[in-house]
Amino acid sequence: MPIRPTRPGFDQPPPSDITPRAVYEDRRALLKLLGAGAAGSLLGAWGMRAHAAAAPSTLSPLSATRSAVAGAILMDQPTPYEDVSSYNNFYEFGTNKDDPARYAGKLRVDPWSVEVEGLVNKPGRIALEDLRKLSPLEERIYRLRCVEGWSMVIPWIGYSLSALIQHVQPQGSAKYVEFVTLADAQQMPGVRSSVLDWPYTEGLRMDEALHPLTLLTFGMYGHELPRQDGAPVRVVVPWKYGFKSAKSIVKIRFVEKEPATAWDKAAPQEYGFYSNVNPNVDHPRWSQATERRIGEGGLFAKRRKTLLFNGYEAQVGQLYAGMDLKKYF
Ligand SMILES: Nc1nc2c(c(=O)[nH]1)N[C@H]1C(S)=C(S)[C@@H](COP(=O)(O)O)O[C@H]1N2
Ligand SMILES: [Mo]
Repeated sequence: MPIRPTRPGFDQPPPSDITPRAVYEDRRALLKLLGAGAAGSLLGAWGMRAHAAAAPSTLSPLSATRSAVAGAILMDQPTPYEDVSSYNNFYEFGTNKDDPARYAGKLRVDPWSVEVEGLVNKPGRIALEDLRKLSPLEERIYRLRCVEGWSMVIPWIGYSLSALIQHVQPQGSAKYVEFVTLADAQQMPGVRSSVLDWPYTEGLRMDEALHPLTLLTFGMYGHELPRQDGAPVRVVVPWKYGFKSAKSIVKIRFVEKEPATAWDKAAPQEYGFYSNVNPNVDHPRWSQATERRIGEGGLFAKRRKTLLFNGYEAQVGQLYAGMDLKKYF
């Protein structure tokens, strides 16, 4: 069901479509209603209401249809927009959680383009407007699990990265995809520190990059991405720790060898190339068995059990069949 119906009056859905506020604010009541069979229209209305409640007036709305990709719509209640846009890791703007929201406002996201290079038949620079139009935009509700031990649930807008990959026609020798993100000290105060080796880079194996859940992401909560969340374009790889989801991408490179990544270079014993969410493989300095859901009240909120592949095992487990996940962490 489209998140944004074609009928007029989107901003005021008919009363029958409106999920009572008490319901979308109470996860258990919501799940009960969803279980009662009206999942489609209720979830749609609930999503719209959540967006309306969050709508940031400075960011343009982005139309999207609800994704039909298996596993793309998580039933957990989305984290409040205020938390998702104020509690961020984006070291180019500083290492404190509130630095990105404080300092990213100056980032120029227009004009923007992404350079595609390496082992592809159609390399070249793609303007953001063209990139956005390459495939229909979908809404996906994903869990994001940070390696630090917290998680959020975020309604993203984008399309499967595989659409772009098919468009640029990788050559047979291309085995990995590397993402390079903006590093402009003029606009990004954190780039003056040497906490990471700039630019921030990340990478995926080709089959991971082609997996339909890997999202080339342009928006969240019904709108364009706020700058602190990686505007104007980022990836989101929901079964991996959050740092694999590179923000504000300027270059996508197709390569033969496993690319170096910013976090692996900074601390190779702590951050491997794969970085699949795994409660059974602890970080050398802390357990990964549980997580705190951001927005769920304070010190006494119960921690949740972390799930293998962040809960996406049914969709992505096959990619790692036979691999030793302790060795390839
Ligand atoms: N360019 C860049 N991308 C980045 C980061 C960063 O510091 N720089 N931090 C990563 C980490 S650790 C996480 S948890 C997610 C956070 O995304 P969010 O702030 O939108 O929730 O972004 C990832 N992408
Ligand atoms: Mo993270």
